[in-house]
Amino acid sequence: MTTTTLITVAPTGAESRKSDVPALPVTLEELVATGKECQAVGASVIHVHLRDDAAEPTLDLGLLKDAVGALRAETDLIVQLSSGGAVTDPEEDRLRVLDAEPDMASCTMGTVNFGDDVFLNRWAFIVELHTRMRDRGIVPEYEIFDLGQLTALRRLLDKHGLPFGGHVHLDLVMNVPGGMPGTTEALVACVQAMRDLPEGTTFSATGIGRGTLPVMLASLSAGGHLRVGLEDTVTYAKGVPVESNAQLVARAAAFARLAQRPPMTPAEARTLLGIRG
Ligand code: KMH
Ligand code: ZN
Repeated sequence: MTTTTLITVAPTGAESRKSDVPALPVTLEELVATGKECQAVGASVIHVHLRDDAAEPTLDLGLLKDAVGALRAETDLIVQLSSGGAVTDPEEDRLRVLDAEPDMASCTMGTVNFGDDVFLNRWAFIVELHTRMRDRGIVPEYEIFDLGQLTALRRLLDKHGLPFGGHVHLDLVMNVPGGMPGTTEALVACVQAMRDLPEGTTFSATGIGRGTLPVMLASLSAGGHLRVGLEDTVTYAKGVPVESNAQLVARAAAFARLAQRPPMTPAEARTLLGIRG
């Protein structure tokens, strides 16, 4: 079992409104400050969604390039841009995210109901994302919202080859209304299905909302890594809003230490994931 834990922070997302969640980082300054705070308490990867001047989700290429540059200049974090965007974002805008040349980008492995919306990920689009990322030296994080998407990942790798760097890393995004539940049983089913993926495949897991703590504990006990952040949960405990992303990272790091798997440094995470130097 891995002796350390990779912690990814997903600080903003595309779903919550700043007016509802004041702690949400929406400006570049807030994003960079969040990155620094989260790195200091144990994060090694930042999963980035941007907001515009009105705090609405945006995939503007100029803003994405600025964010990649600023995070690289001010932190050691591995910069992972979301290619998922918001449910309304068209495929061409989502592909253009790669032009900002991040270290990593997300690559969702199938279509899923997403609350009242549909998060559309056609097979041809997935293949295009996977292929473009390899061509540009960007490491994918395959986002898995349901069990069958692991089978889709195996099909992708069988037909289209390994990603850049040769290492396969995925993230179980659990408890989305419309996807798999945020339970130990569902996580174990995913771990069993991962036996069909290349040897050495690693995973992190996150549980949306109430799934946060059960998924964190299940992932640690199953040898997995962790993703936390305001993208995934805005409540720290029943009736208690999250104060900051760093608060969530600090809690994850504390659980990881208790599990005798302390947080990985960004340098260790780069080696694990095969990020270009
Ligand atoms: N905002 C969701 C529709 C990703 O970042 O790649 C998609 C999402 C996944 O958050
Ligand atoms: Zn995301």
